[in-house]
Amino acid sequence: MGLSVHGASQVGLLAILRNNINAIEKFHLKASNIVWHTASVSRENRQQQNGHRSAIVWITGLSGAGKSTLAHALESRLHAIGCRTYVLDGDNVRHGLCGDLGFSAADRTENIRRIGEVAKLMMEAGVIVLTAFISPFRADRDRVRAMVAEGEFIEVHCQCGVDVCESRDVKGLYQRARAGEIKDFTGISSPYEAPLTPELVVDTASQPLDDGVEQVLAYLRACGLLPTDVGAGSCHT
Ligand code: ADX
Repeated sequence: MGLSVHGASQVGLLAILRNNINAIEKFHLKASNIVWHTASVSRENRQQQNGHRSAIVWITGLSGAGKSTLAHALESRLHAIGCRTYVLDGDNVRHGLCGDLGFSAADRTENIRRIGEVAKLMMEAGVIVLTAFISPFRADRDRVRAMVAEGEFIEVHCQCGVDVCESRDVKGLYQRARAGEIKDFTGISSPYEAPLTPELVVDTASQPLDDGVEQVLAYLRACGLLPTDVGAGSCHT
């Protein structure tokens, strides 16, 4: 019979341990004899040329919460004022870069790790990166936050309860998840860990889209990220 610690069986604990070891192994470099090559054009050079600083605006929330809608609306506004931007979107990225991943906890962790690395590269290239991923696990989001400097990872929680997302059911996925046709569906049969201290909480359940866009833009402006703010200090909240 399995030992029980805080309600978890020995078998359960071993599984957790194994998952953690797998995750740790994944984050270790497999290649040896590699040396970092410093670019001759620096991020600072790129930011000067672009006329604004770069950052990662990490939008998280349930499926149907309005993450992509917010990201694309924001991108339009930023593009219109001359910012270099790019939206990394869950559904799109899963057609290519993350096409080999499903929705198990381990696959979601790997999904977010890859997106984090891509977002960081794009930020180094001077782009304001807007990501729209459920990114349900706090530890995965925090790992990306830890990859960049303070103030460069701006976490935006699209706050919209599962009841509202389910009533929208834009893609018909909630209905299929309830019917048991989709397993590990976030909010139904897989957890969503809301951020504890995000930079911003946008009410995407009842607030008009424009208000959410203005809210994020105001934050970016306050951080000195928009073109008119070149040279302003960074936002350390
Ligand atoms: S994440 O959890 O790894 O961050 P991601 O944002 O890439 O997820 O993809 C979520 C999108 O995949 C959803 O908007 C939905 O359209 C689709 N999807 C398909 N199966 C699932 C599932 N089991 N759970 C959540 N979303 C799913």
